[in-house]
Amino acid sequence: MTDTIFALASGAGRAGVAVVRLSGPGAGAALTSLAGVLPLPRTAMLRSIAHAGVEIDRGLLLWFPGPASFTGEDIAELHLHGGRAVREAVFAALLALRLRPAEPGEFSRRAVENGKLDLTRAEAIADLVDAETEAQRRQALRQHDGALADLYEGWRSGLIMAVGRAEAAIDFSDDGVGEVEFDAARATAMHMSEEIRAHLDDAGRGEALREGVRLAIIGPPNAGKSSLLNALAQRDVAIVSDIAGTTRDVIEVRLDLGGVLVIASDTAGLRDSGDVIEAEGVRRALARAREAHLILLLQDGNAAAPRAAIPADLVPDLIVWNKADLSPHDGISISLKTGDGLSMLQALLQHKVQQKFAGEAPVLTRARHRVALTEALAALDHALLAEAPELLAEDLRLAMRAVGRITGRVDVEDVLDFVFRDFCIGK
Ligand SMILES: Nc1nc2c(ncn2[C@@H]2O[C@H](COP(=O)(O)OP(=O)(O)OP(=O)(O)O)[C@@H](O)[C@H]2O)c(=O)[nH]1
Ligand SMILES: [Mg+2]
Repeated sequence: MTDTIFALASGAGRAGVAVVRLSGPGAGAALTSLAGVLPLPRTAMLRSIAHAGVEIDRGLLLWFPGPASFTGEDIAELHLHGGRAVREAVFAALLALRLRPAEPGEFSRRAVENGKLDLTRAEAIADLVDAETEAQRRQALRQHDGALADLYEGWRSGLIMAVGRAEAAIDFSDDGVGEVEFDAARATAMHMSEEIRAHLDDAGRGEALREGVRLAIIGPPNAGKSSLLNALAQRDVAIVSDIAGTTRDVIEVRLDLGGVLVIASDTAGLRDSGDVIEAEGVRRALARAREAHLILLLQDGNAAAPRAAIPADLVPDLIVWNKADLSPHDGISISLKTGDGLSMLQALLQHKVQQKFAGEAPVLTRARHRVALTEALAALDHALLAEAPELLAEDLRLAMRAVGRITGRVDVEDVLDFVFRDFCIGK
């Protein structure tokens, strides 16, 4: 028998309203004990709540009997005044009533275990809670609406049919039917492997939107990289000075560029330096550029200024010439001193980011999904080499299981711990 859990579902700290949520078989009894009555299902009721003869607060009560609830269990909600003393008195009462504080993500986990949500929708809840920008919010909502679940479940159904046909090929291997079924199963494997490959080959679009698009600002010392970071962030994050080699560590800020979360990094100026600390800074700058989605090379437009020596494998997405107030340059020419060209550069960056990462088609959003799909693809590619129907069926089954793991249709227990460990309490 499951126990009954409780948690603060609203944010911590002082607030107008605090929402305390209970889920489990004891939720109704606990609510009755505190409020003296059980409200009608899904109807708000204003009541005084008390424990051991002491009134705690007055608030709204909600009662969602299972299975028609978020977790599928009985759920009660108390909307109380959001003060610390109120919360603590309610928590103490719930503990005394033998309810248990929820673990992070435990409500969503129960919803998955009770078949109310698949794993991709549960992950979308966490993403909605964490969404900082419009693009993140839209992507999470699409996923919550089942865009990914439908895609992956569709693939899984296709693979289930293919396994069936491969098995039929084993059963009817003596007559012509076997061959027909074998070819059909093989054709599905080929078709699926193409679709999955295309989905995997999306340059990490969904993951970039979810986790932030990484933009690296590189260039020679003194070009104005730290000035650019400060201008983009609209605050004084990095030290700016006329001493070449000021920045050593990578400095990171989170920007909202047209609704997309961009993580911009200012880096050490690129030059050969005998100074071990500066040389380490240059090493870090290049490493950051290598793992970036977008590289912005900032040069000093003054012809006499040094140009950065960039390794051949680093191809900038954008080359920008700074210090236009001193010497304007062909191409994208800006002055961080006067602000000339800055809004044009911002619009350009925004355009690049949108072009490369935004979009409405369902995209892969998590490394967990990528791992499972990569495994499915390997199994499908192996399936295409199979000459015997037994081997084909086995590989198709592996692919089916890998895809099923994404939505949680198979091996659920194995993936639950992994998925819910990043959730916040009360979700
Ligand atoms: N005239 C002029 N000076 C600028 C402009 N942008 C930045 N500077 C100056 O150039 C110097 C270097 O600027 P930083 O932003 O520190 O340059 P950086 O590329 O971060 O330099 P390092 O950290 O040493 O690699 C500072 O004195 C800035 O005030 C500009 O558009 N025009
Ligand atoms: Mg700097």
